[in-house]
Amino acid sequence: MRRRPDPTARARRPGRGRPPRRPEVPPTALRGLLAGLLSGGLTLGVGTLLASFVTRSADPVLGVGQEFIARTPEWLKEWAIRQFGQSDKAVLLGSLYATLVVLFAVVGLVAVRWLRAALVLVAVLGAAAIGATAHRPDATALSWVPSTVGTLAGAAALVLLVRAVRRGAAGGRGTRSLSRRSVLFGAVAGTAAVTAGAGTVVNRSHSVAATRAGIRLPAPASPAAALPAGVDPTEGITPYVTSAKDFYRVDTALSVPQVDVSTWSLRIHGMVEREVTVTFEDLLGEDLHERWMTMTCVSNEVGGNLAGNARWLGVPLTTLLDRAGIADGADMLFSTSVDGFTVSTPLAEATDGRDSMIAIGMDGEPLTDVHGFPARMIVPGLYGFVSACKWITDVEVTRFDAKTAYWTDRGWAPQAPIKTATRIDVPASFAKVASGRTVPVAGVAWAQTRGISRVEVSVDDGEWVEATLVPTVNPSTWVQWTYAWDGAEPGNHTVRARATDGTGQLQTQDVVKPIPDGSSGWPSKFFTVT
Ligand SMILES: Nc1nc2c(c(=O)[nH]1)N[C@H]1C(S)=C(S)[C@@H](COP(=O)(O)O)O[C@H]1N2
Ligand SMILES: [Mo]
Repeated sequence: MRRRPDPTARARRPGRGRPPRRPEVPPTALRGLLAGLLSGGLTLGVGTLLASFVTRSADPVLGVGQEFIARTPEWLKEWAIRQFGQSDKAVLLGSLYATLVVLFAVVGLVAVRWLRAALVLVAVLGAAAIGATAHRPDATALSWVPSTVGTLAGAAALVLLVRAVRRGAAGGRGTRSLSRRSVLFGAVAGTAAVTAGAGTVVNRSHSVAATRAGIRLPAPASPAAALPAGVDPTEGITPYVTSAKDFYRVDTALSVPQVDVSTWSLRIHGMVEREVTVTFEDLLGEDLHERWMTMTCVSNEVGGNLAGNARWLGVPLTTLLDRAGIADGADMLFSTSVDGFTVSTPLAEATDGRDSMIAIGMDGEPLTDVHGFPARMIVPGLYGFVSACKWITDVEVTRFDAKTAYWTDRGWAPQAPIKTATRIDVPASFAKVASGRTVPVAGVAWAQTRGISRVEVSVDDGEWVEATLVPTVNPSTWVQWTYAWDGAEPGNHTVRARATDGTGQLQTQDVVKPIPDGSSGWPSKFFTVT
């Protein structure tokens, strides 16, 4: 068969016609680099597609990323959260892809000279991905398959592409070898794109959005208190109710679990008289309680915003625990989520009459995927990492001396009741306030289950004066407070605040960091009267 000569190709071929362009970058190296990127892309595409049928964490990139999160030292994690806040996961994924691009490029560059060495590199990278994906706590028996097949496909593609590049470089059979090379490169690129695209489509089909929209939550047998009049008294104060979209998110999940409710269940076992397993249908059929509860993350710094208040709907924890029958000697609930994250909760606190629940709803709607769909634990008064297990699927009744949970293994306390805290929302940091008027000062304070009895404010180290508390629905939610300061002289000022809980205990002034069991200290704001 005769083909039309390709004029551009001929011009590019070295040793004929015009001299090669940019002699400092040999075309063989560039083609090798491209071969590395395309075969790496094929590995990821095949890996994503196969993982979409196995489980999300079997995806080579997500598996490696999750393993990275699990092994990140505490200081690096703190730094990343401080630098990137809630986009820390996007930053991690971005860095991972950037690293892979560099690694694949290096593999390709090496391959045109030393194919075997490059294949050893590929094998090492593949082994890392296989190890990471197979080692995930939610790994299935097939979790090793996507990275294995992906690596083999990538290695095969690399060999084919590099051979084609070498043939071309050796002067080969002219246009014919060049066109075969283009076809090969195109085929690998196309397969990488198609597999990656198909994997994305299959993953999207696992999304819980449609199921969620179809769920009708029953009316609670025991409804939440109505909101008192007078909440949200001041412009700029934290709204009493945090909307689901504004609710802080903290978890270790690189991709948000999309749990299939039709196969999901919650198992309660361990030191119990009889094991109890409930489905989502079962939970919908229980007597549901609805309660306001402010959740707080132990990582919240003084003045920070890792706290939110919502109306939670769920099955009282004691309903399920009583059915299972707790054995003597148990002192801990060890919860596990579908992605393998674990939480230790003190049994005594969880069952002392506070409104602990397996929640299925938030503000009248099913939980969103990021907040734990289809079910999570809620225990008022305990930081999230020792209570609020999202995507919960297993509760083992056990003992603190028998098991330790995810964060405890990383230096955080095994038990952590929420410390009394207050936050100044108004004035904003470094605000400029016009003189000649009273300066509104306002914020929220929380001491879940103990409640807040008093908030005091002091400007420029002056006398402590009592703020006005807005009525709240129960002692497990935060309390809004306001104060009008009318001694405003032009110049710089500092306002401080401190709260007293329902037992009469003033919050400690000791400044401590969040690790291991929560920050403390009095907040302050610096502002200027102009
Ligand atoms: N499965 C799972 N549940 C989890 C976590 C997690 O990483 N994984 N983080 C916990 C922490 S530290 C907190 S503060 C709360 C946060 O819940 P939210 O994201 O709904 O605000 O969830 C808790 N439950
Ligand atoms: Mo947290």
